[in-house]
Amino acid sequence: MAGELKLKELSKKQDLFTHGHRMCAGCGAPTLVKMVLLATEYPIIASNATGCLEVSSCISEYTAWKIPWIHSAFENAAATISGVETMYRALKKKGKIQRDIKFIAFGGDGGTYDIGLQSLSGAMERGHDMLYICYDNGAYMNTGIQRSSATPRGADTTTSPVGSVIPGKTQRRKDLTRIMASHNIPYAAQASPSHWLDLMKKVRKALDANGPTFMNIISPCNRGWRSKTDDSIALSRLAVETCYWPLYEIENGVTKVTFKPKEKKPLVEFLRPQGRFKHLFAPENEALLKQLEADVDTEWQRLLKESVDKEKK
Ligand SMILES: Cc1ncc(C[n+]2csc(CCOP(=O)(O)OP(=O)(O)O)c2C)c(N)n1
Ligand code: SF4
Repeated sequence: MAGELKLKELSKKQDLFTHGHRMCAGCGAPTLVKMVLLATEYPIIASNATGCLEVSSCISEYTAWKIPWIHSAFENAAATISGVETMYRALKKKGKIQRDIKFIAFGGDGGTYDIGLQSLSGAMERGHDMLYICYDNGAYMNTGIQRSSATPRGADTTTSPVGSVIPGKTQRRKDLTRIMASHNIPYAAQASPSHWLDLMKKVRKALDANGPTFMNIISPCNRGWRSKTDDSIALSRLAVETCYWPLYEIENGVTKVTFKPKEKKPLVEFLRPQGRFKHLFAPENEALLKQLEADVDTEWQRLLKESVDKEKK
């Protein structure tokens, strides 16, 4: 039986992702990993795709992980953990393991939306009992801020550079959460470290679903977003309150928005503190800014229409 998700209770639990890692100060990823591991009382085995979280948390011969953890190649964190889960089931059947163990794969947006998508799709379709967590910072940060299919329209990255040719990334971002839900998995959700209780409840639901589940968690990166190191949680909150990053879940095909801002904040409040969007405030890029606002509004309206508890505002 899992304990209550109360700060007093949680503060007594062992931190399973410890200090001493080399992630940048203010990076969202270690914070959300701590939350994920604090949320569960199952023993966890994790795989981790190559990326900032992986290279900075396990520098030979040290590790920040206090759980069994496997570094996968960039493209196959889902396949790796699905193999481990299969072995676990086989050993359990033979009576060689008695405990209930849960399996989590972590990957950045490059490793999840792009290069690991085939491996992830396969693992979800095969129906493994595993949770895949994408920490979405909106670019390939570890190798120098290259655009991914999660990068928002208009963002300045090293492979969508603002200049005389393009005004940042010209394409709309991929909606991976919906793509994963379309695998007819029991649980898919979006979360943010700013809303820790919502995030932790979703982790518990996902791990208790006894099937393939997916969570997409926004993960501020002050290097790539060109924002202040102490602004990460505030920015992830603004992402939610402007509806850039809606908090919702799709449980057995039923969509529910889990947080509705009392008043939706203007998108510019999320964009303005980030250097990657600075050019959007120049008069010549007004149309692009409007397009980005329209992308966010369209998706938010669609979610509200689909959400089961429409009456709560
Ligand atoms: C097949 C392969 N291609 C490229 C790389 C180089 N590489 C290592 S980490 C990385 C970027 C990872 O981006 P993302 O998954 O978004 O995670 P982040 O670094 O942002 O945490 C790349 C391109 C690799 N390790 N393997
Ligand atoms: S570059 Fe970004 S994602 Fe990588 S450790 Fe630094 S803040 Fe985190």
